[in-house]
Amino acid sequence: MRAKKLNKIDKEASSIINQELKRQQNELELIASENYVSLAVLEAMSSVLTNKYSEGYPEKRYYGGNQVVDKIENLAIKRAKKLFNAEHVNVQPLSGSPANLAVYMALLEPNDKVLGLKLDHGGHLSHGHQVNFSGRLYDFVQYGVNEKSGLIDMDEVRKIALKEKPKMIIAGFSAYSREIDWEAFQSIANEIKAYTFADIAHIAGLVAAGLLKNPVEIFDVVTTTTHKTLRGPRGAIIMCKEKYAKQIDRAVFPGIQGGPHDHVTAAKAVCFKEALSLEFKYYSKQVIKNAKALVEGFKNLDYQVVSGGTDNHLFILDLRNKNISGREAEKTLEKVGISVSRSTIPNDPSPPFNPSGLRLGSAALTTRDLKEKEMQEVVELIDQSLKEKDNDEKLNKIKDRVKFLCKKFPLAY
Ligand code: DSN
Repeated sequence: MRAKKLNKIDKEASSIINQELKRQQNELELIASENYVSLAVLEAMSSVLTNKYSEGYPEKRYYGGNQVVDKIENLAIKRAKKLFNAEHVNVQPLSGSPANLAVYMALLEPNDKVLGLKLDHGGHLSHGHQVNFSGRLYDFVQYGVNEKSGLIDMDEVRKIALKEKPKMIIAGFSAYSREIDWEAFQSIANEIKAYTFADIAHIAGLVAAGLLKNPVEIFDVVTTTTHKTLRGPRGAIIMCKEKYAKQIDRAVFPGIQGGPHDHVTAAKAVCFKEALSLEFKYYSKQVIKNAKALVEGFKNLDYQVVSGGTDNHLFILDLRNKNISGREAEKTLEKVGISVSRSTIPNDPSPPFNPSGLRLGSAALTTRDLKEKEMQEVVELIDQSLKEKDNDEKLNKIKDRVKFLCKKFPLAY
């Protein structure tokens, strides 16, 4: 086939991609794990670097022709080290779960004991749930949050750790809205000589901006995805103390992955540069202000918030006093063009497929430049939608208001 023909736009695929662009332009994104990347990140992801195979690491590849790819990987590493004050960074993990798998492979043997937060208390599947590789390959014991306060009780964590003597303790969560006491986790781990592993996928941008405490300087190993508060491409990185560098690198390749996605590595490098800027610090401050404004707005309308508030970009609404399940709320909001994700609440009486909560985050709306005033409007739009869940005519009117707000605060594309 001639190149000209190859380059012809695939009308069917591009029409679907455009539908998604329109959806993102016209809908409000409150899924706590999502964000909108910059044009520079998009551009790097769609570059010719996707054509290259580069198994191995800079200057130690298993394929020829990697002299340029080495430069981009080294640039991403250099910037990530600066951003998080890390001794060693591996920028190749394809996403969060593979990054976590690499950490387990590097430091544990199958069936070793690990201590992690329960999924329904805000943990993550890859922190030991039995349906996940983590729960199947390793012997997980789990801690939870305090039933009344919704907070992690460090005395309880210590008690379980001293009793169970895990080889690794995990902190850092997918649905926990409070600041994490990394020092306390490290000090418990020191008592039993356990490895410390932080998964900061959700809060990495806020840590990078210096607004939340940085576990990279404290813990043995830290993973993060790059696409949430960090506002980069889909992917992950692993940061560790120099003494674990070889083990971590060998676990990523050849342990788990083949060729890294070099176009994504380039986009990670771009995102790290953006995150090093003053503008990103202002953005991240606003992310937290917006999350707090959402919490206040909901509390004023008699919504229950797990742990009573937030220190980061996300929080969980406990909908049990609102006569609607998390799933029904998610589906209703989808109808008006507001994306959220249903969530378990600690000790949820309902099953995970239809849990009692909703998880909301402010990172994506803040990228659109919405501020506290608009957060109040978003709270009202959500509250009215849930109240009118069976009235399609009213929901359509709310959808128009959502669209109007989106037009006022457009994406960069
Ligand atoms: N699925 C991501 C989240 O929504 O938190 C974590 O993997």
